[in-house]
Amino acid sequence: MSIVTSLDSSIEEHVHREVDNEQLWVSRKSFYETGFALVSYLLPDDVKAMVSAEVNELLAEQSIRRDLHLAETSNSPRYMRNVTAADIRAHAGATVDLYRSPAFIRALSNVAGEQVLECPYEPEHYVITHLERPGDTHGWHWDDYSFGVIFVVDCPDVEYGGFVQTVPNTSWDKTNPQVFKQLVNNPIYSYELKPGDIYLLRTDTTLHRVHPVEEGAKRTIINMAYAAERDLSKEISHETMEDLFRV
Ligand SMILES: O=C(O)CCC(=O)C(=O)O
Ligand SMILES: [Fe+2]
Repeated sequence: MSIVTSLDSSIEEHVHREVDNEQLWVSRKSFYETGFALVSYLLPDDVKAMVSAEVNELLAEQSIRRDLHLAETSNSPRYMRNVTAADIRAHAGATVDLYRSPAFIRALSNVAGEQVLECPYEPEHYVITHLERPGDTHGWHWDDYSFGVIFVVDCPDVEYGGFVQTVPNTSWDKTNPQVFKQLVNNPIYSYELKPGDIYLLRTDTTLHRVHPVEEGAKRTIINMAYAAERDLSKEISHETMEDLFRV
């Protein structure tokens, strides 16, 4: 058994419970105003190290290269390497424990200002995305559920791309997404990230992308998707996730 799995049972105890009020307030305000909040302080370094080790192990062993454009998001590109939720779940390591950790979910709900819930659709619970070639990008898109929690395992210096861009308060019409119109009609925010960062994103109403990476740059993240109460009563289809993993 690897060190990563043997430490899994301690994830719940390791999630920070006492969050500084000032920090929480800054995150909440940012999330409310822009749909983006940096919440790197929610997990201690030992949990981040466990998750990073698992992500890198899965990437080396079970990742799939994707190079496609998705019609539901105005043909924006996905040039990337992925590990699916099914493969992450089968590994039964730190990520699975973190995703369902009540302490983590409570902390996220505190920032979101509403109850954060496990996503009802298992293939969207988590996905690993690795950008490895010049021009690799997770192109403009929205996600199916309300919340994304992105842990940055590896990220280049901002001069090499790989930063996140967002357009808050936008909505996804899957049959007529009009991504370019949303870009020209709204302000675009850009965020520099570093390894170890975690951000919470309101992924259903924030158009977002990862800027293409330059030659020599590598970027690795794990995205954990969560639902809000309102999502549970909506008819949600999952085309982009299904297209992405269609073999
Ligand atoms: O890589 C990122 O920072 C964003 C990931 C993302 O948007 C997604 O997985 O849906
Ligand atoms: Fe996303």
